[in-house]
Parts: sequence; C-alpha cells; structure tokens
Amino acid sequence: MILRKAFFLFIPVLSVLACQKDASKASLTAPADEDCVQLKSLGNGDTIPGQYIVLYQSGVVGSVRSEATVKTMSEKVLLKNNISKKYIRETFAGARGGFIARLSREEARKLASDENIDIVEPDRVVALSTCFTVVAPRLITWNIDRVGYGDGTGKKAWVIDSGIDFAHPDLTVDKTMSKSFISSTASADDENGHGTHVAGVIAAKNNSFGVLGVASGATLVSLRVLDKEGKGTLGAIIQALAYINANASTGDVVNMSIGEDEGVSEVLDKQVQATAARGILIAIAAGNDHEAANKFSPGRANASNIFTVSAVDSLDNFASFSNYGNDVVDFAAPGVRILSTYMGSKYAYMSGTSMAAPHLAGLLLLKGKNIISSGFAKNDPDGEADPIAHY
Ligand SMILES: [Ca+2]
Ligand SMILES: [Ca+2]
Ligand SMILES: [Ca+2]
Repeated sequence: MILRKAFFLFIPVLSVLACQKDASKASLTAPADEDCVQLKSLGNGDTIPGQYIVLYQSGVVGSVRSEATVKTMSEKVLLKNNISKKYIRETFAGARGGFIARLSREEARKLASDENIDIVEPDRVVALSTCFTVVAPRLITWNIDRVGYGDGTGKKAWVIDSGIDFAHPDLTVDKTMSKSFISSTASADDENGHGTHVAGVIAAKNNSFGVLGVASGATLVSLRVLDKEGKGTLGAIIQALAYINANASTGDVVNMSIGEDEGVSEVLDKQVQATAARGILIAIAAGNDHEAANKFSPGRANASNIFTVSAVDSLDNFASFSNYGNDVVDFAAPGVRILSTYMGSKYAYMSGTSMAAPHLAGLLLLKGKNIISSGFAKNDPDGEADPIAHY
C-alpha cells in the first residue's frame, strides 16, 4: 500500500535474496541452488500495522543533512495536521528526508495530501531467507577467479544487511561507522550470517587463510537492518541509506543484497537514486523470484551509478532462481554455491542473487564505474544475455 495524492492499495513483502537452513544441520555438501528459492522465509511480513514512512517532496528539507532539522520540520508538519509529535519514531535526513511514525490510517491519508509530503507508505517487515552450509575455507574460489580480484585496501563498502561479524579474522570492519537500525539491539554485529557472507565476497583479506574477496582488504561498514532471524523493516533500510547519504564519500560503494518479494517501494527507490546521485556506487541483487526484476524494489531503481545484478553458476549458466530483464539488470555475477566468510569466524556456502551483488560491489571498489564484462550468461530467460561482470 502506497499512499500518494491518489491513495491506492498495495501490499508488498520484503525479503533478503537467498534462503535459510539451520546451522546445526550444516554439512560439507553445498546446497543445490533450487533449495534456495523454494524456502521462502516464514513470517516474511507484510505491513507493520499503524507504522508509516513519510518522504518529503524534493526541496522541502533542502540540502540540510541534519536529523535534528528534519525532526523539527516533521513536528511542525504533524502539528499542522493535528497529529501529536510523540508518534514520530525515527527521522531520516539525506536528499529528501522524512520520518517514520505511528499513525492511524486517517492520519496517514491526511499527511499524504500535505503539500510538503511526497509519499506516505506503510512500513513493512523485511525477512531474510538464505541457504548456508558451514565448510572448511579455501583461498581462491571459482567465483573470485571468474570475475577477477585486486587490492581493495583503503576503499570503503557500506553493507546494508544483517550485520558483519566484527571478530572475523578475514574481514576489516569499521566498527565506529557501523550502525544498527533495528530496534532490538544497538550492535551492528551479525547474528544471522548473511551479511558476513556478503562482506567476505566483497573484501575478504588477502592473507594465508580463509577466502579471498574481490577487493581484498577493503574497509567494510556494517549497516544492520536485519535481526538474527533475518527480519527487519523497510524503514530501517531507508534510514541506513540516509546515514550513507550523510556519511559516505564519492566513490564509496554500497551493497544491497536485500529487496522485495512482491512489489515496489517508491520511497526506497527514490532513496537509492538519491544516494547514487551523490556519486556513490550501488550494487543491488536482482532478486530470486525467477521473474522480471523490474517488479521489485530496489532492484528496479535505475540510475547511472546503480548496478542491478543477476546470478550465474560456475558454468556461466543463468541461475534458475535469478530475476531477469535487461531494462533494469546491468550485469550477471556468480551467485550459485558461493563460499565466503560466515558469522562465528567461520566460512559457509550460500546461493542467491545476494551473493552475486557483492561481486559487483567489489569490482566497483576496484574500478569505479569502468567495469568490463567477460562472456555472457547462458540461457538467460529474457533472451538478452546479461554480460558477466569482470575486473
Ligand atoms: Ca583470506
Ligand atoms: Ca539498472
Ligand atoms: Ca538478460
């Protein structure tokens, strides 16, 4: 459901782009990629009752990137609409700015017609589903060999995910800049495993153990939007993007291996585009629905600094689960049976476009937008073979 001037109904579901198995059942055999798409996470919620994300019209907040300014402004807007300011839960700055509030449906309608406000959209549960198998590591895996790799030392990647294992010896995490956007904990450490896996594909260290990332040794910032069960909210993702907007530098890279299962979020799309417009490069997973990628946010958001990524296997075959469509997909990258770092200083296999996007993120760190391709995805279902990203 998106509330605009014309208020219409729409109930999307968010998920992270891989699938989940119990760690206690870990074996040395990697899961078949098909496992990963059938296991849609349970509790992949719809809307959060009574909670809304409000995005201002362009130019209303101006170029100010202070949350305090946005908060003052938001309180005034609520007052004008006879809504108590105590219902504001969070504010976010950035290109547009906005807030997250507890509201009745009627109040949400009222705000949607306020001249300062562009969109009022229900906040939603984001749920993760990943397959993983904990295994012994090896240094250069097929996927890193396939796309190429280099020294990422001194570069920075912002990972919007379930957190990153702060203690993993194969990762360099900037704990000071890392931040949690989930209400249950202030720690941006990883209690799920998904974010640590993504982080390792981007930047696992070039040392004598574990795995090697595409841009080895790059600094990782954990922006935690998912809890240990892989659940979070759309609002948390939007806050994380606003935080990046306020703190990242031109040339930094953002990885978003998260997205929606059943629909779009205009607020999310616009926040991603606003971040990209600042010269920040963004890799986004295309999604695992085996459907047109343009049906899902944020993968559908196009802009020159946004790279939506489909998945291929070790034989360059288009992954059975991957979303497709060259109207939004920019590159393919490895996403089937990918070995990477895992929480608890471990290593694990995972499959999904969640694993494809961080290959792009690593390449963006190394080369900026000048990524080349090497070969094409075989059996691409949209009939237009995706170029496979390469260093
Ligand atoms: Ca290593
Ligand atoms: Ca695109
Ligand atoms: Ca294609």
